[in-house]
Amino acid sequence: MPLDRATLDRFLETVDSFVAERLIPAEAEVDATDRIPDGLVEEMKRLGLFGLTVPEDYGGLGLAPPEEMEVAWAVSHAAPAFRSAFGTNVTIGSQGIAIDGTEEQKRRYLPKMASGEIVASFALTEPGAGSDAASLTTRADRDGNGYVLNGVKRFITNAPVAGVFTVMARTNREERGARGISAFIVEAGAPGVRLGGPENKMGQKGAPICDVIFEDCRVPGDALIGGVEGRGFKTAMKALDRGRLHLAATCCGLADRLIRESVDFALGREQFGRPVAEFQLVQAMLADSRTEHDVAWALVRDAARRAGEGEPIARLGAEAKYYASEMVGRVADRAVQIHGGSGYIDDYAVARLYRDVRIYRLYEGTSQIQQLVIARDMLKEAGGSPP
Ligand code: COS
Repeated sequence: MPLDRATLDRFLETVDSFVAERLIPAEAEVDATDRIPDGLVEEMKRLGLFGLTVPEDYGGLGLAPPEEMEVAWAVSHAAPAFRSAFGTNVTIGSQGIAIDGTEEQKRRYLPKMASGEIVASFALTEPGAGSDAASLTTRADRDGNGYVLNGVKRFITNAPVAGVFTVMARTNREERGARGISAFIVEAGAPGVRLGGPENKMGQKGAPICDVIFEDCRVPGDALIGGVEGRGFKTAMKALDRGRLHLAATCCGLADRLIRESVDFALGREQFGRPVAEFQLVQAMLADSRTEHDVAWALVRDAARRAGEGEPIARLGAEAKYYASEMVGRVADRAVQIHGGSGYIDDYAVARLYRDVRIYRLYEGTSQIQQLVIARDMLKEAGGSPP
């Protein structure tokens, strides 16, 4: 349910203060240690950040898409690892259950996700199935009243700290594509669930990922999301649709931070006897970054409003994520350029953020997958038969 504007504004002010006073000062430590201090995670829980999108009936704030995107924008002024700590609970880790789960599944898991008592992860990608998600090979074989899972999931965000996974697995081996896939809720402590070692990522230190390995992992029948086999691919795609829009808002928030860092630096740094901000070639970079941010943010806000009014979200989310993730890459590159040699040194936030933003063009669907989603929808709209 939408919040009234005054309540949302108060919440956003609280988030702004939290970002400025607690998160930004901790960025360098998180980058160096590859870990967010537990105390900060507890503060995020108390603020309600883990439950932004979980419906109020299940203990969350139940934000509608336009409000969710404003919060994502605000919190993304801090290094992206902080948003990632609660991001899977707000998007892909919880949404499969929120959208397609049975009432019993929602009651059992969503309140704990909303409070942050458990971290929720989304396990779709495999060593051999990334962009081609429908080719996944993890199996869920029927066994009495339950299922036995076998397979490997790769690069799973928050897996090392997860309490529960949404796992896409093949229940119908005869059906090689999307229709043979079902979605399961698997608790991290279940026998047969094992985690791979930590990955040493290019950026986003403090946002852990690893493999999740299922070896004869037995789950009860009621772990099947929605209680229906063969719908898991669609559940995953629906969760990703809203996740992509959320990531687009995140890219915009981070771009705004990078622009502010660039302006501050350009005003303070003198060369040739005056601040570099006075040089028109620097001004051109600032102007391009500000304009591109504003375009992307307008696109995200329009998509969020339309999603909130019930329009199908797949193409809107893909357009927003495609444009905003490419945009923040360009903005980060210019931010480093404006900082000159200092931009290559980790003492300056832009050096770290430059590495952090690279993932946005890759995860939850590469830019090329977003292009494909958009173009297929255009062709369908025009009455053609998409490839
Ligand atoms: N919402 C609901 N249903 C959807 C959907 C969506 N957004 N997108 C596709 N579907 C449905 C289709 O309608 C189709 O249903 P029917 O079989 O009933 O017709 C089914 O799902 C299969 O869709 P499609 O044929 O389009 O599947 P493809 O194998 O061609 O794959 C892409 C489509 C490439 C778009 C998909 O695999 C994808 O998004 N890949 C990227 C995965 C990703 O983001 N990975 C990151 C992991 S999470 S960090």
